[in-house]
Amino acid sequence: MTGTVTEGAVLPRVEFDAQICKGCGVCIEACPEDIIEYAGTFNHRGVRPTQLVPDGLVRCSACGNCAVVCPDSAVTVDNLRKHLHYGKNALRIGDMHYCPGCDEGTVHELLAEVIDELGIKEVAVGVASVGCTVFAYRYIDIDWQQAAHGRATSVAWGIECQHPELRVFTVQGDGDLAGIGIGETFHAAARGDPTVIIFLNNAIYGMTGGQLAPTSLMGQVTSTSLAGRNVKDHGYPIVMTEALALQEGCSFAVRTSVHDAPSIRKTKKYIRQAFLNQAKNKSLSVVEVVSACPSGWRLDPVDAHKYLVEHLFPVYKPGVIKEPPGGMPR
Ligand SMILES: Cc1ncc(C[n+]2csc(CCOP(=O)(O)OP(=O)(O)O)c2C)c(N)n1
Ligand code: SF4
Ligand code: SF4
Repeated sequence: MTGTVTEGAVLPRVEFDAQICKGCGVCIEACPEDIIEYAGTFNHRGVRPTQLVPDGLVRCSACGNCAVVCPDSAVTVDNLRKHLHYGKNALRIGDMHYCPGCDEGTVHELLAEVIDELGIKEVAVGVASVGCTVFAYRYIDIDWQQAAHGRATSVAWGIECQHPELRVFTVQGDGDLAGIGIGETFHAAARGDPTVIIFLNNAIYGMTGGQLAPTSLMGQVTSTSLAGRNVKDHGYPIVMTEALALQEGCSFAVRTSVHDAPSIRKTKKYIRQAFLNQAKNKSLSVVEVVSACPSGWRLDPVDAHKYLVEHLFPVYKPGVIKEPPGGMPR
């Protein structure tokens, strides 16, 4: 659907890519005007993609929420009056393999936007770790290095030692960062590596079929805790970011989420702040994104976000845990 000039009013341009859409429905949930619906026909993925309702364009406020929340960048909004664009960034490439409604795609889009806007694409190096983010290198058009499970921060440090001019970041799941890689993670904080850690905490092992992770909640049913997590067999959830923030070498630590448009916009600011902190303070920055794993949690994408707010936030409280030296920009 394309913006036109009608009786002096400039309508926005709103485009839904029916081929990319995985039918998760988070745009329907995010639209304040209630003008997005499922199409009547199925696409090649076997899902009904989303579209504007017939008179939708004239009611559209061009807020951009639908484009911001789409984890697959299948929606584009151009506010032609204010010259604002919402949608896929120039560095984002290809369709992503993530399940419908997976928050990991949203974080990739934010990373691409921040790297592009900071003008650091020539020096940015991502370290993709094992877990569902293993293919991160396919989606952002910069240099990447693959690390073995849990070893992302050590690989990042190796790159930084040889090339201090590079801006290295990791993308790690909770099993990777808090399970098999917990030692590497703490040593990165102890050394004060100038790495930006993007920590996707979905409280489960997503890639391998929804097993219990170190961060799974008490009582959480997973494929390896069928009666729910209990202290005797599994111990308590590990709360990583506060613990990392206690280390002198960690100068910025924050916990956030991408479950709705305001939190996505806030998360982008935090990721940007982490890269600025990396340049200024040359020590560890941690951005934990409490993330939904609809497949692992056996919930549809919209319910997964509700579960995240109701159950994960009480344990993994969003907010700035350690301000960078000089404070956060207001
Ligand atoms: C050394 C090693 N041990 C185990 C595995 C199997 N494995 C692959 S991904 C994964 C869990 C990933 O979970 P997480 O880091 O939370 O990421 P998610 O998939 O949830 O994003 C495991 C155990 C592996 N690839 N390598
Ligand atoms: S831009 Fe805002 S109002 Fe328009 S369709 Fe998207 S979410 Fe709805
Ligand atoms: S298993 Fe979970 S974390 Fe992995 S792609 Fe699917 S929804 Fe995302």
